[in-house]
Amino acid sequence: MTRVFSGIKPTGPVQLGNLLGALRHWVADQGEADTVFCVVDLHALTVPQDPAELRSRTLELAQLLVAIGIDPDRSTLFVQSHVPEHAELSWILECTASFGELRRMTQFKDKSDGADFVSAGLFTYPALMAADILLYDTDRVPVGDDQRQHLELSRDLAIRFNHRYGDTFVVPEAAIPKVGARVMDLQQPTRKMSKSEDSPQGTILVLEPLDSVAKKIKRAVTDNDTEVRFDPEAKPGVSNLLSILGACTGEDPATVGETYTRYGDLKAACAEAVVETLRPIQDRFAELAADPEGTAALLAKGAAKAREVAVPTLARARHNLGLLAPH
Ligand code: AQP
Repeated sequence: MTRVFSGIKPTGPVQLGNLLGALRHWVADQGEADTVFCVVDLHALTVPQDPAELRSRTLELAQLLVAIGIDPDRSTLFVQSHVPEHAELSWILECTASFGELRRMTQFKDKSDGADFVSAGLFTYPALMAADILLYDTDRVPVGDDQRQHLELSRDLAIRFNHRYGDTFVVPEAAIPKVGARVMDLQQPTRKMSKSEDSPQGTILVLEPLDSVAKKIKRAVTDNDTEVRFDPEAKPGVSNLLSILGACTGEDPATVGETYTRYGDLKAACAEAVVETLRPIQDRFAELAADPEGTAALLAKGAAKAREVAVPTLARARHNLGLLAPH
């Protein structure tokens, strides 16, 4: 069976881009593939975090994944730092990657630009992401378009390692959705919507009050012309709304664009589609949030199941590299 792996960082409240670009595809993959999903808390450490907040966000994110439809009985759902093999393989892959290829990562350039403190971990983060993926003999990785370059690097590292040390890792493929792969900020539609950017009016949170969601969409930046048309270059704001609406209803954004003639109608339809997508998730989350012990228990089971695959993969890598096995 095809193995699918993906992860999400507990760096802030989950936003609509995470949902449409990645999480709902995770849900759809269940049953079709052997699915492994992870709250990647070690990745959150690349920028300073408040310890108490990180802990509670990690648990909440796991609850949100279940609320969205990740079924812990059908998928392996766990927290990255509960499986120590991720950190060890990451070091091995840091030593497989070159400084030059890590320096070319555009996400590093974006996130380090103007930052007061740039951690070494922010720079080597793609090696940890490669470790996450390669540990599980992953065939396919459903991600948003922003992760395309990191996925390419994971493939390169797997191929390089296999070439140097013999067949060790499965070379993964990226699965990037056709619609919703890059949800843009509602106020700055040339910038991607992001959970850790400070853009409250431009970001829709999956758990935010639904009236506030509708208001933000109705106030989204469009442009001075009045034509509804899907053209991300010339009309980024309108095209973003069409993509969001299309992703929620399963339609092609260009075709959706032909249905509307006025911005007001498009915004109203988009707001309704997003609200109806979020409503059941919010209801289910409220139930799960009342049972933190239950979530902790299912994460412990998930980590044990994940290690059944991670431990032998790491042992294979250690052996092929020439690390002496402990007695
Ligand atoms: N705007 C987006 N449109 C489509 N997909 C997106 N993803 C993120 N933003 C968008 C996808 O969500 C998944 C989980 O993301 P992540 O938490 O691992 O990190 P990220 O890509 O860096 O997401 P954020 O929200 O921008 O987080 P911060 O602000 O902490 O960096 C990934 O599959 C991603 O592609």
